[in-house]
Amino acid sequence: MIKVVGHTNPDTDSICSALVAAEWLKAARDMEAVAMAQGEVTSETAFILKEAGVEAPAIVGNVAGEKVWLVDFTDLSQAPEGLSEAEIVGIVDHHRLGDITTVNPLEAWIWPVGCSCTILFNLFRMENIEITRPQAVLMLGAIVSDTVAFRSPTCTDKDRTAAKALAEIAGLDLCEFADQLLRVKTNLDGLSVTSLVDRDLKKYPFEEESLVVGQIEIASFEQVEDKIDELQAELTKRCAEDGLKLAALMVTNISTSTTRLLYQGEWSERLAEHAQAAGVLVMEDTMSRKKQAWPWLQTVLAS
Ligand SMILES: [Mn+2]
Repeated sequence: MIKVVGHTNPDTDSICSALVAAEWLKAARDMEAVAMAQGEVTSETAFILKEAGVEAPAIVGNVAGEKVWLVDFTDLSQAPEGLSEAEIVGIVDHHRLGDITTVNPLEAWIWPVGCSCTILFNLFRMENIEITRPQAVLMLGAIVSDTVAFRSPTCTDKDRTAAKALAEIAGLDLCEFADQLLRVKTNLDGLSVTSLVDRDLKKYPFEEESLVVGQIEIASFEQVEDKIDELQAELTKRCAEDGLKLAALMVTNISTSTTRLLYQGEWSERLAEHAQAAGVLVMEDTMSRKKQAWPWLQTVLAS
C-alpha cells in the first residue's frame, strides 16, 4: 500500500492532491494507494471537502519501511517522520526541488505551475481517465486556493485552463466558487495566535541552521492590527523553543497584493536595512512565498 502524503501543516493543495493522487494511482497505475495527511485540515480545506463530499485523510505516522508518494513538497524538513527510511515511489510537486533522495528510480512530475492539482489534472487527461465530480471539486479548490483565485504570480495558463475545465465538470460557477473560497480563506475569526503562526508554516534549512517562514492571507490589515505584538511574541518563542535563527510570518493582504513580513530571531539584524519598524518589513506586490518572498529572503540573509 502506497501512502500518498503532502507537507507538514497541510494546506488545501497538500490535502486535495493526496486524495486525488491516490485515486489516480489506482486508476492509472493499478497501484494500491491511500491518502494521508500530516495534521488536521484548515477551515478552508474543510469547506472544499464538504462541497466534494469527501472525508479528510487520516493522519500519517512514522513511514519508515513504507512505500510513499509525495505531493506538494520534496523537502525533508516538511516530511513525515521516517521518510529517509521509506521508499519514495513518486512525486507530484510544483515547488523547487528539495533535498530528498531515493534508492530506486521514481516517477516524478514536477512542473513550474501554480498548484500540484494542476499537474494531476493533466495526468488524468494524459492517461485518459475520467474525472469524477468530487475529484474535480478537490482539484478546483486547491487551484483557486494556491493561486489565490489566479492572482498569485505563481499562476500560469495551465492553472487557468485546468480550473475552467474542472469548474465545468464540478458544475460550479468559477467566479462564485472562488469568491466563497477566498472569504473562508481570509476568515481568521476564532484562531489563536499559535494557530495563525502554524497555519502554513514551513521550515527551511539555511547555512547549516534552520528558519521558518509562515503565511496568513487576509482581506484587510485591520484583521490583524491588534494581534501584531502577540504574533511577534509567538515568533520569538519559536526561535527559543525550536533553536531557529529566524522565525518569520508573511501577513499577505490579497486585496492589495501587499505583504507585511513579521520576523524575530538572531538573524533579524540581517534584515535591518529593510525594516520599516523593529521586526517588520513591507513587501509590495508580494503574494507568493515560493516565488517572491523566500528567494528574496535567501539573497538578503546570505549577503
Ligand atoms: Mn501547492
